[in-house]
Amino acid sequence: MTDLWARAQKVLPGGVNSPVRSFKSVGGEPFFTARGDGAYLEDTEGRRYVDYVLSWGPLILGHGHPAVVAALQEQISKGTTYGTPTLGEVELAERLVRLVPGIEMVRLVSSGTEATMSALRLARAYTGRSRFLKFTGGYHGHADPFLAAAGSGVATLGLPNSPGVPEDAVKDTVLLPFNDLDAVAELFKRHGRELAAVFIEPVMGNVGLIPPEPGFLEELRELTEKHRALLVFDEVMTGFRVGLQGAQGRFGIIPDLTTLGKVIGGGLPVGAFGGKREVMERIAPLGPVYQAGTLSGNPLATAAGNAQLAWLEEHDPFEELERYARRLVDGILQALKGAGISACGTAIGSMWGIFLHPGPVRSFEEAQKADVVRFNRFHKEMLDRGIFLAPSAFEAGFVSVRHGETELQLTLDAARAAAEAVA
Ligand code: KE4
Repeated sequence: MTDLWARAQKVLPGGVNSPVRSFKSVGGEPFFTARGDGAYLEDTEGRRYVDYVLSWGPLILGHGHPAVVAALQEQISKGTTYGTPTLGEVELAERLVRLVPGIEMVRLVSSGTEATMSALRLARAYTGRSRFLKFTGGYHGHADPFLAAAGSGVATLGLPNSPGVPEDAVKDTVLLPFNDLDAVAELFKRHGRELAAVFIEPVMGNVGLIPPEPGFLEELRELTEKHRALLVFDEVMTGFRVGLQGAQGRFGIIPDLTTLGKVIGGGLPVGAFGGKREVMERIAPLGPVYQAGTLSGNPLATAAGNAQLAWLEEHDPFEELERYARRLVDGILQALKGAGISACGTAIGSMWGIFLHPGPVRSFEEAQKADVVRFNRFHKEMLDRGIFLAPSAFEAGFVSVRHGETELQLTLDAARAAAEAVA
């Protein structure tokens, strides 16, 4: 164990400030990053890695993009936070209203968790209902109502999946398998009028990458309209990752509320929830639904967010990013299959994912059948060859505009060797 890891373990639970960084699920010790540079991370021992985690999504322009750095330098010379309205937060809000089809009004917060917990409170207030549907494997941050595991039975009522979450906090959380249209239709038939909302990652990115089956989102839109429940797209990960208008623009489905995070902060802490004006106008101080935050709309964060989104708006790199991500996934799958290892995977926009599983994988339940032990060995073999994949078999990967031919070749050469090593 390195001294730094020993020091971290003494003062930080598990040595980290977010569990997935601990390498606990893949084994081994995480490296400590000294700096990021384009498509690369450099650790405190001077080793460089092609980075496919990109801070779990935010860095679509890669590390230290000049546009973002310049915006931060300009802002920091004027201060870091004021606790008053600023031009930057209005500009970011205007940009989100302009780009995200379902957003007419928006509130900025400091994390995706804040965005989803606030959106749930708002949906419950607006509909006067408490029960909401989420999908097994869907991750919406760590607020109590979302930390529910599927119980038994068809329309499974939530059971706490973390100590400290009281049963009352999840008794109104209903869970169903992603892409299971029959189960959703059955739930709405029996309980439609009781549902405040359906929370969904329109493309699942927290169990690996699982796109929606054709018709699934359309059916959710119809059922929620019919039963006057709100459709909430949690686009904290997919927003500005699968396209300039998010998954809702790509699939042509307009939700009632949208939650955002990651990319919109340009690498600084920003979350947001927004939607139809008539819903958002319930939020304090305009309406009665309380929500607040000391650093919400922080000037540094909005400077970085505005710079990153302005670059995306000007260059719209998504088709090129998807072509690149597809070449990456196809090359890794070819390497695995060439070594006789069953694998499937896909890419959508700048997100990609693989499962060591013959496929298809349409739900978390199916994803759980993947060969996690072999994935963990593959992860280490890739890391030893300078390729940093998400340290979990159940996470999506990302690419940035700074990933090019050199990085692709490095990665596919490593994948061929790593696949042979774990065959
Ligand atoms: P944050 O509170 O971590 O900013 O956002 C929570 C969240 C909400 N909704 C979706 C769809 C998300 O993907 C996330 C956060 N994603 C994880 C990655 N699996 C963040 C990484 C981490 O927990 O450290």
